[in-house]
Amino acid sequence: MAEAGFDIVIRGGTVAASSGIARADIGIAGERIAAIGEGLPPGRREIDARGRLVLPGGVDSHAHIEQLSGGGIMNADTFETATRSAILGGTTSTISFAAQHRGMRLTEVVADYTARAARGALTDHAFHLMVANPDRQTIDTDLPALIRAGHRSVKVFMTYDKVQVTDEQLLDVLIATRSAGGLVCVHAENHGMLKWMAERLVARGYRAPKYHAVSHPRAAEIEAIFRLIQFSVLVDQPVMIFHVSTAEGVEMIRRARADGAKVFAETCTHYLFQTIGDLDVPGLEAAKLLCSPPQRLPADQEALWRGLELDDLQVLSSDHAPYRYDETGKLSAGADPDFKQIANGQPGLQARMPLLFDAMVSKGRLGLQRFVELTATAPARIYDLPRKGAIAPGLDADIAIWNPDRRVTLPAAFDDNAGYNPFEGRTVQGWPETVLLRGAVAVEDGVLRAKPGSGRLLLREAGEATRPTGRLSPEFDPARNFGADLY
Ligand code: DUC
Ligand code: ZN
Ligand code: ZN
Repeated sequence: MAEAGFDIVIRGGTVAASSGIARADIGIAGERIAAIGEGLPPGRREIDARGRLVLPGGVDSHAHIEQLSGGGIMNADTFETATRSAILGGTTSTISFAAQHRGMRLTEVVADYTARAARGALTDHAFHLMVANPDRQTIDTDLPALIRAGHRSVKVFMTYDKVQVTDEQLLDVLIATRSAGGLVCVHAENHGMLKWMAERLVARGYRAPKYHAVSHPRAAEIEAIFRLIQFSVLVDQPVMIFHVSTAEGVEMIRRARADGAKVFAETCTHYLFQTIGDLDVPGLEAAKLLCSPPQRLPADQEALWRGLELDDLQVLSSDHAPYRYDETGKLSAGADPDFKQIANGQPGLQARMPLLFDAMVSKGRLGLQRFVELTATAPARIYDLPRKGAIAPGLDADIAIWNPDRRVTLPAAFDDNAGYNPFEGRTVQGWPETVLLRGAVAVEDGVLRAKPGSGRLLLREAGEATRPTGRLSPEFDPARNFGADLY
């Protein structure tokens, strides 16, 4: 393209491009990055980025937005409120859930979420297909059709009464997804252990929010991750293990990957910045922090960081799941709930990038390149968003311009609709001051400019992460199973 045609030039920043980190200008034409280089000719608009870091917009691949929980509570955000908080925090693409519940037709669920996001979203967005009603219609027809139509990731729960899939249903989902070309994301905790622990705790009077963490033993995560890996290997279907919280979980994933299993894994902001100790506060305050799996120990945090360093964990997401601290959300069961009655989840779309920038870039843990990889490039690659998560000619101009010197004390509430901020009072260094989505300035010096509905649905082609390894387990290999065709 003719260089004279730049609509915007971002000038003089330090750019974390796919080709490396260097001082450069970025020329944007229309929605795309057209050129990266020194001394680009003037654009119709110039953005001075001297002294700034110019990074790809974040990709948050695990957020619950305008979603009905398993317990029947609508979470606090609309697509508008969730994604405005995302973009103000430097995230330009979100993947949230089209959440089926029992009795619902998956095709209708997807149409409903798609329409609501089209009206409200300020980020580009895709959906994980959440399967909680794995009947024949869903497994044989709707799920494969929706995957082929471009919704290339599926989500299932191994626990929670109202959404859980059984082992057999999980295998059905894995096989159906394999046939259509998608990735299966899993909430991996052992259902029986959780249920038994919770009942035993409540029966003995341990009702306070902090006992939620006791009711989700680390053994439940370890067991379910182990089981899930075996299922994935049995049918040769890639999986993504959501929100890994334990050192043992990381260790099992490391071993499985070394053995050639196609297993991806994420952890989330709160597991790196909160521990179980944060729940030990008087009254119901800790309800604000309840999430599943729960926060663990400092030693687990160290293991998660090590896993992120070694690429055992490839993705850092928020698991944004906002419920207000009132009768519409956390206290929907009244003023004296036991921990089982408190909705799980905390807001995190806006805090994710600044907290991680501070830890990884300002304080130097793993560094700038790994920050970009874990928060943007890897989720874009794994979830088949080839125009997102990196800065290179031809890609969407989704760019966050960070002031690496600015110190911000995180406020009591962010721009989502949760009404509180679990990271309130922490001071971070580094802030995304200006954010572009597909070449449009969405945030300018911290002020929101984008309009609801400006985000676009991202339909996806099956990419590398969705491809089976081709290593058939003995029982699925006709050469070794007496000729049975099980696919
Ligand atoms: N855990 C989840 O798995 N999803 C939403 C919120 C939570 O805490
Ligand atoms: Zn989950
Ligand atoms: Zn979640």
